[in-house]
Amino acid sequence: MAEYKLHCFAQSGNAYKAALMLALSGADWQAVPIDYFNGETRQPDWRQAVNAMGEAPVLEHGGRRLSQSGVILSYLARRTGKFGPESEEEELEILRWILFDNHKFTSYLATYRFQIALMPQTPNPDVLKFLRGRIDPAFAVVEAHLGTQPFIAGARPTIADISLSGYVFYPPEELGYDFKETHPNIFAWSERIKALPGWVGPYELMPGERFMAQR
Ligand SMILES: N[C@@H](CCC(=O)N[C@@H](CS)C(=O)NCC(=O)O)C(=O)O
Repeated sequence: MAEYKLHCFAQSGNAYKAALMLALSGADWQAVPIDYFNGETRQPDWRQAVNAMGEAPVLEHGGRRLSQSGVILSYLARRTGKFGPESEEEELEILRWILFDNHKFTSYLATYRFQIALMPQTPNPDVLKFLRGRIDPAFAVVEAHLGTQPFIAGARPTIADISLSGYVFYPPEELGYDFKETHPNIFAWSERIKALPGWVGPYELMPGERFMAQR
């Protein structure tokens, strides 16, 4: 049996953050597939047994069951000794960016992608406009920051990079953004992450088939 178990599914960029950390760290792990699109995370049994918050990812290790990708990344950095902070300053900087990611970067981008690529209903244009109005300023912050240094917390990759990159490796047609065309610093940073030993894309790393909503 693998040392770590990660409850995840291929479309989940939040789960990909944890999966990518496990892959880049060379950890011994196995995926536990979640049947998200048939409502598994909304089932009371699943919530009771796996995560009361009803969200992926969930990491199981040594009798612990952890949710929230930021918590999982911090835990894995401690356990593996990789991609974590090396000083208090760095710890605070990493935490600052993980919180920014969860609130402003991932949350609106993931919701936007779900609307344009995954949900069966045709999205409401006003909702899409609202979401782009939240995404674009968050992207601008990260684009400017990455113009000053190669990785989010400085010269080397940390769990802050892994958190912020949870969604950027999904195909542009799913995201509704093509960073290569619009955000050169974010694109160059994503290429630096891609070049790290052990990097694998979300659809290769986690269980589940790729699809686009048919409307
Ligand atoms: N802040 C959470 C977000 C987790 C999250 O929203 N996961 C999605 C899948 S990508 C989910 O399971 N959503 C179910 C729901 O919101 O009902 C984290 O970083 O782990």
